Amino acid sequence: MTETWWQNSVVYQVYPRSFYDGNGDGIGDLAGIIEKLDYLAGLGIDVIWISPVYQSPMDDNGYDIADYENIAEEFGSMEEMKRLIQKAKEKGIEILMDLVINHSSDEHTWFIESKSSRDNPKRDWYIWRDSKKDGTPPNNLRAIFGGSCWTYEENTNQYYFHSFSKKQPDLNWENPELRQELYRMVRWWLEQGIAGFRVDAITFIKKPQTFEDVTPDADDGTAVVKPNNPGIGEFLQELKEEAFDVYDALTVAEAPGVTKEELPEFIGENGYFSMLIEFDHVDLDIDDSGRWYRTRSWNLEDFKDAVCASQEIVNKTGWSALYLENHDQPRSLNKFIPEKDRGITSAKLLASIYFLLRGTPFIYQGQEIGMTNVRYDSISEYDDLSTIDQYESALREGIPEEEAYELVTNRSRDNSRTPMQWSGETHGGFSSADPWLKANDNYTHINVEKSLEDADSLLYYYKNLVDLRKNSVHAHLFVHGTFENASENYPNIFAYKRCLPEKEVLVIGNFSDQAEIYDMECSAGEKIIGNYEGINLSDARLELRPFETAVIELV
Ligand code: TEU
Ligand code: CA
Repeated sequence: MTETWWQNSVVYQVYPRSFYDGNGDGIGDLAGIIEKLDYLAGLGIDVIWISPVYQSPMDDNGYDIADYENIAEEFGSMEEMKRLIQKAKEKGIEILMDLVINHSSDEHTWFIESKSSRDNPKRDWYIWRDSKKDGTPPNNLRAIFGGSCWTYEENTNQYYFHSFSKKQPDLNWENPELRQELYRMVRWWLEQGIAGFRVDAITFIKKPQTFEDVTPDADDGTAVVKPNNPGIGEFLQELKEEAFDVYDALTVAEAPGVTKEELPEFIGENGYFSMLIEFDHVDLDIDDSGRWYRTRSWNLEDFKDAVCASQEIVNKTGWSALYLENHDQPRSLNKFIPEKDRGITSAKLLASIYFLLRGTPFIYQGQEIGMTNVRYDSISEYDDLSTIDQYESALREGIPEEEAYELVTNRSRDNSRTPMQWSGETHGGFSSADPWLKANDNYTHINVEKSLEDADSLLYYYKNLVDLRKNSVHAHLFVHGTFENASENYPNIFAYKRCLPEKEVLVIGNFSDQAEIYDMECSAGEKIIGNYEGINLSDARLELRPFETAVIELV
């Protein structure tokens, strides 16, 4: 494929509410991001993706936008946003905004107009339907955040549709006027000098043509709303042509429901987006209904299968967004590593394994210092609307309280939303005030300040990985080399090769707490990076120590 600047970039995701509080009100803000730009530049990243900072009632922490062209007061102002874009550019860093256009807030003026009367010009900008004859909602779809996808609006005696919370009414993409207004807004942002967007839940924009009942997936007769419905391509193509392409934007699409077979259409040479955020490798532990308390068992082989399936496609066409964590996922150390083995060594293993795949690596704030899940004492300390919904739903399904709490809090989105741990000071140095969400107690020993003082820290390991991909003699290989699984028949090892015609590198990791033997097919050259001293190699037998990772040039 044609080479582009973002292929050799590294992206860092900022969840602004929890990153750094610049004005001491307990909420992270744009001033806080500006203050920490040097830290980010030091890590060597090229792009910051900022979760939504637009004006919003914050029902879903900003993923419910009330004004696309203004900044929420608690985060700052448009002037500050422009300053951030400028200051970041001075340090060689580009900004990605989060584009939430499947839905708006119910407090957006568009929705306020839309609901005011059936003949309001904006009525058709949202999805309104009559109830069934018996007065119940138009169909049995269940929203991602629980309850029906339909909420009744008394004034005009109709229901409106929402895939997420009832404060996030879905925009009606069938309406051309609405689409044009969205494209204009997207172009306006690109004109402000941002590099592009992470595009939220974009596969939800196309709804089935009729809203009939579908086969239930739960005892209450409901079925969860499904993304990626037929016909979506036309909207995505138009969005690309009329908005993204005008400014050659970098677009990272959160695209649940896209199958591996469809990847070329979405991210191929003329695909709709630059890259996709896929889910298979991070959602192995839950079933398709999206209920966190319906856990599935999985192992390293399942993880490898998910990663390899996607990598084998991007070998031929398109590009991947490489990630283990984001603001919707638990911390990767908790998900992938048993409690007794969690620490710097296993965190470095996770880092090497995903970072050196084919694609653009994403680091989620705090991942680079090894932040872990939080555990509050009671459900009332959790903030995330989805956590509360999942807990209540588990109880309704008859799961005992203690078990429901355990299952739901393990998966809670608040696990990754606790304040960034900058130092050992109160609240982890995030804010001088009580933060909007309680900091994880382990800030006393897991924090940026400590990491910066320790040459062996995870933070420096990440910095070295960034360097390896960007500035080392191996940079070209790690960006453009093909991916080849080299660990079929090794249930505890993930090993893969990155290959160019003139050179190959092996990335290997032992996911068990025991030593494991790996038979090298070629002889080993220089070890490039790893989490132990040297390597134990004799007669082409590599003995990996517990949770050892190594990146080795092959000769
Ligand atoms: O997430 C979309 C989302 O919720 C999916 O991951 C969903 O869980 C999956 O498709 C189930 O099939 C994005 C944001 O990342 C999240 O924070 C927001 O709450 C959500 O959209 C609504 O804007
Ligand atoms: Ca603040």
